[in-house]
Amino acid sequence: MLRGRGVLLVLSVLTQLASGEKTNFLFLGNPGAGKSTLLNALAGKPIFEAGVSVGGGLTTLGQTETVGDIIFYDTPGLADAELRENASKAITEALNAGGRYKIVFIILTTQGRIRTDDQATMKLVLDSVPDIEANQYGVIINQCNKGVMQKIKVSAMDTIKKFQTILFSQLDRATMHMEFLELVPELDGADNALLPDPSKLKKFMEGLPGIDLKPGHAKAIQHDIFDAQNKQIEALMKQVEAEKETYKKMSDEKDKKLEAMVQKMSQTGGKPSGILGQILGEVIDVGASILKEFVGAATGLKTEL
Ligand SMILES: Nc1nc2c(ncn2[C@@H]2O[C@H](COP(=O)(O)OP(=O)(O)OP(=O)(O)O)[C@@H](O)[C@H]2O)c(=O)[nH]1
Ligand SMILES: [Mg+2]
Repeated sequence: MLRGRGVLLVLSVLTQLASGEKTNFLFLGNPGAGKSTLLNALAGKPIFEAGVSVGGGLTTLGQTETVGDIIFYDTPGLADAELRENASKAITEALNAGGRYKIVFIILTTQGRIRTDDQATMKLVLDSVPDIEANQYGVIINQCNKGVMQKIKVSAMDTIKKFQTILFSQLDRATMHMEFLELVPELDGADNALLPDPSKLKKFMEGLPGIDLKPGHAKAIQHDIFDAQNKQIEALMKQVEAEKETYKKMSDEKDKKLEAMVQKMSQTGGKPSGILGQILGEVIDVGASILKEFVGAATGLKTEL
């Protein structure tokens, strides 16, 4: 008789057969981040309701739509206290369906600073799915203002490192698959509007490696500790702004995480999708050992807030 892992393996194979090698695109993030808008852009038509919502998230339940060989999952955000229980159920259910996934966190910045509720969300979701390894998920920093886009243009590596230091300080698994998407004036306050040029987003999703998850592997998201988690991160961020030493320590820890990832990448021959792929692309083509040296040097840059 099949038990435990054997049952999960059979379920996984059956799910993959049933889905005909489909890929699950799972977008996670807080209300207003632009999840539904970005999913609609990838689908090429408004499959999910997107728009302005006063006082809470617009997407209140998990929803799925299949277009071609992609199953799109839209989920509510954990930051909305009223939706939190629904949101965690929807996310866990989506993760527990099993099969091939591309998982992306959609986050926002406030005047260039990463929001603590986005950090808390990423932490709680990743904590519930130990099977997602470093580099097996993506992050889109969405609706970036002109200031952030300009900084990326003039000092890309330095700016990315600063983002990574804050973003990965709460997470035990970092990722090199990151992309920055600019605020689109046409979408401001719009309902079900399509992103005028989805090419950067599409390229990012194509480059993001898929991962295979077994059905039923995700644990319940600990949504009841969201507020406590958020407060803890807020206190840490205040400390980071006040003390250079705290930032330096976080930056060193992030360097170690990235170093380990680059090493792994050089063994398995992967390539970062998004902005780091653009910057490091040629270097990777020349050889993985050079990539390691390059990132080692880049992460060695000591940046100051
Ligand atoms: N200006 C601007 N507005 C955007 C952008 N992306 C999304 N929006 C707008 O922001 C609002 C919210 O977008 P949604 O896609 O509904 O956000 P969501 O993450 O699905 O939000 P919830 O369903 O509430 O969790 C909509 O009015 C969009 O038109 C962007 O890049 N620029
Ligand atoms: Mg939505």
